[in-house]
Amino acid sequence: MLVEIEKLEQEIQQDFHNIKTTEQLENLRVQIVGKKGKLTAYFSALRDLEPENKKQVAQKLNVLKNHFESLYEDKKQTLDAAKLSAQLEQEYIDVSLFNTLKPQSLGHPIAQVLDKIVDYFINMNFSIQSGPLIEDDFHNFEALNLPKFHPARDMQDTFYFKDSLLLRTHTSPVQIRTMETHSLPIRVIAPGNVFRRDYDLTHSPMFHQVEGLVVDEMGKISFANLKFILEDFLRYIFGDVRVRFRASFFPFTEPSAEVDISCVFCKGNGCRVCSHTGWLEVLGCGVVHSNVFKAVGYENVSGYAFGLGVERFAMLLHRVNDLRSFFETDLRVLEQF
Ligand code: 2U9
Repeated sequence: MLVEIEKLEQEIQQDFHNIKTTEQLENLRVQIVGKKGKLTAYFSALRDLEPENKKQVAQKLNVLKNHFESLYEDKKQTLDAAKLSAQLEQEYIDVSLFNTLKPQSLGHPIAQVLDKIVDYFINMNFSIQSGPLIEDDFHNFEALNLPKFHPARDMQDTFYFKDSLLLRTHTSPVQIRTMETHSLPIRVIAPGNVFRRDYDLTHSPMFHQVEGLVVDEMGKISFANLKFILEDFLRYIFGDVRVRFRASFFPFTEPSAEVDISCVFCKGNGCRVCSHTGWLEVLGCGVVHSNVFKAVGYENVSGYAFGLGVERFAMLLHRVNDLRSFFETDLRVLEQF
């Protein structure tokens, strides 16, 4: 019997070597240690042995059983691991196809500020107007009381094409065109990009303006209306600031004013940004000049107008000191807004 058991041991060794699948392994387990398994049969046969043989055979059988179990466990682990990695290979998911981590954005800082400005005026019942970027001399200059030889028309400041066409230097031609095509009352803002030959820390050859124009029958619109809306607007944008109007000059408005807010950096105490004055200039405005109404054929009307630079607002709101960083399309900069 001992010889037979030794043969079985070799057989088992060989069987394990040939096994390739978990099914084959399970079959082998049943064949050897199952109810009718070969090893089980030897254990049952023990009871018929002489006591002097029994101990030795039983010992041998137990060693073989332990050996079988350890071979079985090893093989099972190897096969399970191979099965899992084959399964993983087959069920591999290309996660790059479902990139849920797309960079999210609230939009370019200039667009964000522009949206906020436009929102205010929409709520105040203004409508939005737009017009061509390439303008003619009449709409960009002449109609705005900027006659021939006015310094603002200088080649130094304006991008000219042939045939007295030019890149608009402000959005004011949009309001001229609005008056040419619409009747009273006029209550519009003209947001858009404009072009001037300038490039430094605070000037870009392309920048954004929002201009506003309100016109109605003579006597219906006053400087008080202008003052109210601009003060209210500036507090909507900048929060709790003081607002002051300073007399100024623009060819297209008379009287004209520049509007300052108390410095958003030092709260009006004086710092480098406000040149130690406590004030920041943010707007220009005035009562529309009678020559402007003449140019579009309006009679017996009065109105006010204002204009602002969006980049300047964005610089003050986001504390940016070099305007060029808005246009460099560097994501590391833009991601901060
Ligand atoms: C019409 C009549 C009048 C628009 C105005 C300003 C004053 C002004 C500047 C602000 C900063 C330009 O972007 S900026 O450099 N603008 O100070 N703009 S009044 O006046 C108009 C416009 C259209 C028909």
